[in-house]
Amino acid sequence: MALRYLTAGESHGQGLVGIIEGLPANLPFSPEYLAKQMARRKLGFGRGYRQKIEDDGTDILSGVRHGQTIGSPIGLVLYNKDFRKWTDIMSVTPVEGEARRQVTVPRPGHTDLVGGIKYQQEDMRNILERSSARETAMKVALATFARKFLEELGIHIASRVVSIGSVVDESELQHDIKDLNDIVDESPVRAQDKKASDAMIELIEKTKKDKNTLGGISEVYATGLPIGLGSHIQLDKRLEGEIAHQFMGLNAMKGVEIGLGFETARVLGSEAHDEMVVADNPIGLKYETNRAGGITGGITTGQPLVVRAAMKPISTLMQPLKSVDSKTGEAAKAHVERADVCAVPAAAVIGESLLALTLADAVLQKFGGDSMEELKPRVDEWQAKNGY
Ligand code: EPS
Repeated sequence: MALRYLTAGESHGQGLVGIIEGLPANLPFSPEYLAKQMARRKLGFGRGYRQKIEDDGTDILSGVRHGQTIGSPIGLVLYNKDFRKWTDIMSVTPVEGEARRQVTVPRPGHTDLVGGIKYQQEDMRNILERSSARETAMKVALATFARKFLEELGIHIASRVVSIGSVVDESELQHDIKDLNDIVDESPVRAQDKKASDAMIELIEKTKKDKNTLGGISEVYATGLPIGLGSHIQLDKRLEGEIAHQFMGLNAMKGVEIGLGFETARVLGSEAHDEMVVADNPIGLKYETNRAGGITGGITTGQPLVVRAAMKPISTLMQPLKSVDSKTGEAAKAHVERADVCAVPAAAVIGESLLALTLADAVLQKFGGDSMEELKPRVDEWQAKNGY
């Protein structure tokens, strides 16, 4: 691993902190660029009141000077605006009274029960606070450095929502990846097709009224990749595995596909693989299709990377599901607190961030270098010899 990072912070605690280390020096970076990505994660029809409270303003504490990275660890902090209402409940020192009230009825589908047992916590708040997707705000902040790094090398990442609940956006991808985000960010659900976007919004509204929740599928793309990121030689070097690991590690994710994904298993070999034809380029050939989704044998093919991620419906329902109170042992309705109805549009942006982190690491592993001046010519030279 050439790039490493860590986050800390509880959803209603003071804030989130993060460190990312391994990016080269002299990468141009501005607070405005960071703020733009942070704002994109907050978008999305179906989010709860919390998004109105937070501005997700993130401070860069270290690693950047005079508009460029300096090679040292990049440290970030994001203070939760909502914390002022949670100072007692989230107090570091013991408190008395109402703030001691415990969460003891686990939500089906949530970490509450298993986390509570694993960490021997009577109060499941000690689990749900960290299990919350609030953490993804810091992940996106850290990944914004990886995104910028990739952009400097001509690698672009974007995403769109392809389904929410039963509503599917069947449209083929119509835009260049460089332009896609600016276009789909205009849709409140980040869908490309206007009709599908309207139907998704309608479904979210109805589901909210019904006190229920929704999941969905997002598609994340990367273009401009060199051939040869990742490797076939060992499990932890296979890029599909690293991508799946990142995506499956995101809150509420239940499935990841690359390229044709599960469909590959249903079609014939002649419909599953990408035929090659002679071409006038440095490697003398090109693929006719991209069913593999940009990776074969753990290694990038230089074609666009296409990743789809399936998110389950949010597990906090305003019409709570059946559960058992761990304190009394009696049947009870699951814990309810403020939550989103649907967070798939945000998950798409977070997916971009996860892909950026994975690809930046793969680029650093292959090309290395302590400064952009050292690394970039290596990438350019490789591309001139091995590109399309
Ligand atoms: C979340 C519940 C909601 C979401 C939160 C994730 O927060 P709250 O409990 O404060 O209403 O808004 O997501 C964020 C705060 C965020 O920034 O994405 C959960 O339980 O996962």
